Amino acid sequence: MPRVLSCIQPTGSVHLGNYLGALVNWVSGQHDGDVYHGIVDLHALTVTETPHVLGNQTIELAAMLFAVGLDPNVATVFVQSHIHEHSELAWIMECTVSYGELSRMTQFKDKSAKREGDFISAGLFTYPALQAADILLYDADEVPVGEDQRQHIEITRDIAIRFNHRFGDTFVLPKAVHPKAGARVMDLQDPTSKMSKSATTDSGIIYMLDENSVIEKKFKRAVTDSDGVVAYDRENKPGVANLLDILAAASHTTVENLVDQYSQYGPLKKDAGDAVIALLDPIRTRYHELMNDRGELARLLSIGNDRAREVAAQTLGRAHNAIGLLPRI
Ligand code: ATP
Ligand code: LTN
Repeated sequence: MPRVLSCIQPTGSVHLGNYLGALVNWVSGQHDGDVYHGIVDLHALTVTETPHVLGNQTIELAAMLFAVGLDPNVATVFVQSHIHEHSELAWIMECTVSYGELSRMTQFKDKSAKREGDFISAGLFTYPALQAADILLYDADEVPVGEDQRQHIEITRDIAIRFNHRFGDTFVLPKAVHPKAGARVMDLQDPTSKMSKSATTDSGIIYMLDENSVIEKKFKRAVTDSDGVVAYDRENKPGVANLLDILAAASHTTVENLVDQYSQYGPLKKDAGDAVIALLDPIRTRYHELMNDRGELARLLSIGNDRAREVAAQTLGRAHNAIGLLPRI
């Protein structure tokens, strides 16, 4: 079984796009590989300055990952900052990557340009070294990522190759894999843009924790078009196509099976809303149960943390030995 690592930053609230586009696949894929899911809070530090926020976001995201169905006895769910080996290996990675290589990272260029006038931390620049540590610590064979992260996987490979060349075979070379395509969920108010936590208004976003009445209202107000025909045409009828995609994904069927069943937008919106409510209601209930039972939540998280720590400690030890650092006295 391949060792697979995916990581998610604890920033913003999880929404239906994240769920149908990514988390559903994490859950269904947990039996197909030896999967590790890191909540990478140290990465979020590169752009987070407010005290006492990150910890809450981390525990909320952990509760959500368990609520959607990740089983800690199958998938290893861990918190990056709880495994000190990440920070330790990151330093070694920083000494194995060059200033020039880091300067070529498009994510750094984009993010630092957006923060013009704001504080740009050195961490934002060395971010890929920490990401390389995340990946190499777990001997990951595969890292499912979108296009925007490919460059970071490439630089991780380059770092691993350089380290192995300098100090002897130590790290497994990871490869980026395309995650199984999930549904692409668009904003209900602006169906030409993807549903995203960085959207300017909340009215087109279905959050995992929205109450049923809120979900119902958001679907009722979803933007469609004025020609009144139910057909699947992403380009010319993006609002209707989005509703059909969401309904298909939420009720585990196909758009082809659905499209002939509707002649009006009203019933389509109602059924899409109902299907999403049926999907999210039990997840929200489980989420709140876990958030109200912090002992149980900590227990679930510690299962993954313990397993991750064991693997990470061995790999860091291997790296120290390869470099030839003085063994601990
Ligand atoms: P941002 O808008 O700030 O980039 P986001 O809401 O798009 O945030 P990410 O944290 O970038 O979320 O993505 C987490 C995962 O969810 C990724 O695998 C991404 O592909 C997926 N995802 C995010 N939005 C959608 C969407 N609207 N439809 C399908 N998948 C999505
Ligand atoms: N940079 C990634 C998050 C991330 C990651 C990782 C992804 C941090 N460490 C390790 C895969 C493997 C992002 O911004 N989505």
